[in-house]
Amino acid sequence: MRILLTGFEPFGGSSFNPSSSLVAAFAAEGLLGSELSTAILPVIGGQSATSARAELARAIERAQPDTVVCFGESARATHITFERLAVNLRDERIADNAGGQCCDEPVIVGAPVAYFSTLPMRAMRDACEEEGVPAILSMSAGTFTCNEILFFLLHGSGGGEFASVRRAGFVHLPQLPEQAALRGGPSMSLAHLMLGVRSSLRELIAPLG
Ligand code: PCA
Repeated sequence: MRILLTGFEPFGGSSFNPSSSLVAAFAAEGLLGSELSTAILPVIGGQSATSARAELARAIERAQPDTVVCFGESARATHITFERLAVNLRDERIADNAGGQCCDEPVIVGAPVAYFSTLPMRAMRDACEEEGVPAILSMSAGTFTCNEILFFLLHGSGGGEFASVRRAGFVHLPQLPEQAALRGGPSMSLAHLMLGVRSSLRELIAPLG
């Protein structure tokens, strides 16, 4: 089984993003039972060659994964948050890392209103909780770059341009304690994030042997 994990670069004035720290840690330790590849996406919306979409498309082209799990940060999250849905809307509260900011635009013109994640989110959430790491299912990945990349991924994996991809989804992570120390809010250590996510990823590998 080939699995691609992606994280995002820091954004919004922070010098960290828990998702890039987590993905770098998995790149170093590997994932038993899978051929693992990783990518770090820029927090840049739209379709330019430097956008998150373009970088994800290149990573999928290189790795030909059957499963893609993307990770991002939610500074308000108190739990590891398994996103069930992506919506066809970009409506951004802050500018992205290229200074762009969208209001009321579709991710993909003419595409459906929303897509459900195709990962076993409930089983992944349960596996995380069994390790004692707080985890929840969520019905909204927001309307910024994380939702955009999940929508783009699910659109392309449903028999579209990402032919190899059979299952895909997105997980939002709470900020790291280093970030909370500077700006307040809830946080979770990288060790806890790794513990929870490692057990949830095992759910993806086990059924396929
Ligand atoms: N979180 C943002 C974009 C990048 C990230 O890590 C979001 O929730 O859309």
